Amino acid sequence: MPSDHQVILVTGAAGQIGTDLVASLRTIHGNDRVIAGCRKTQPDASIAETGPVEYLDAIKRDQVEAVVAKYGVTTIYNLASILSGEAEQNPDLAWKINLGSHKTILDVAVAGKLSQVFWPSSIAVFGGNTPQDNTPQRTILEPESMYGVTKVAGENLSHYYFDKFNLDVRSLRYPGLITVKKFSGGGTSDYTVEMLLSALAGKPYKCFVRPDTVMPLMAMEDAVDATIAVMQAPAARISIRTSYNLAALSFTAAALEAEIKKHVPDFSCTYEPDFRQTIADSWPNSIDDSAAREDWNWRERISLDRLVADILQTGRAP
Ligand code: AKB
Repeated sequence: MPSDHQVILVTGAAGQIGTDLVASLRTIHGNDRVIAGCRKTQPDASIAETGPVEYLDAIKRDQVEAVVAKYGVTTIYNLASILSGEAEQNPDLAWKINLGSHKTILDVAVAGKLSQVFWPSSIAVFGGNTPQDNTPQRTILEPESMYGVTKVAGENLSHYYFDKFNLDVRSLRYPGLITVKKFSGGGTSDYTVEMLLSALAGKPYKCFVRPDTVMPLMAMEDAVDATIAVMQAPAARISIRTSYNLAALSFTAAALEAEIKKHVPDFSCTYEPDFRQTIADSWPNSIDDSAAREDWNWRERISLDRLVADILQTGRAP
């Protein structure tokens, strides 16, 4: 179990995961001990008004080191990332941000003897050659998107830094994450969030994947819990140093539409697949995350019906 005296830097803190993760980490460790690192985007008031915010570019070592030194940072969650849809349209940027920030932060952590680093991987590490159902932890990693390529490379970089420098770097292969609290865009799984946001706004939705598209998905609250759980687990329980498979739900776009219609009967959804369909088709239908369940007792809490009901009844993710 990591020490109680952690000082945490979260990069990409204004993003979809960062917004919720910073709030949870501040509840656990205290507001002043969790620094929200943002590049340009201003964080939500819930972050800006509750604790320190620093503007930094996570690929720039001097900027990261300055914040680490200023606060005595012990742990970094590096969430700076270009997601799959945007990465496909801007592969150079994806390579630069996704791997550049990872390498920088691993180097800062080794040089500064930081206690832990977290880095997000994704179901995008898998491709069409991977078994699509109950995809195993260790399997073929031949991604068909630039985003997936950066994630496979990053996982191997994590493993290398663990082996070579004994750096305690931990990671999860996130499925598509669902929250309406913060929408950054750029992802392939975003059709789920866009569909919910349209229903909330009383607007029709044109979905960019086919109705039968299925992929692993998860409520953001579960993803944040998993992130904190993997980081809090005793090091001896961490058997995977590339990245853990992580799963909760798998459902089709049509199933989400049907669930929404239980609350908003006149919701209208049409389907017009674009380039992101190819990415979605290359991702698994479902994931075997038994290593996470065995090693650090991962259990999801939020079902599809609860997720949709909570969002549509309260206007926010559970
Ligand atoms: C994306 O759609 O790019 C991400 C992911 C599944 O990693 N949400």
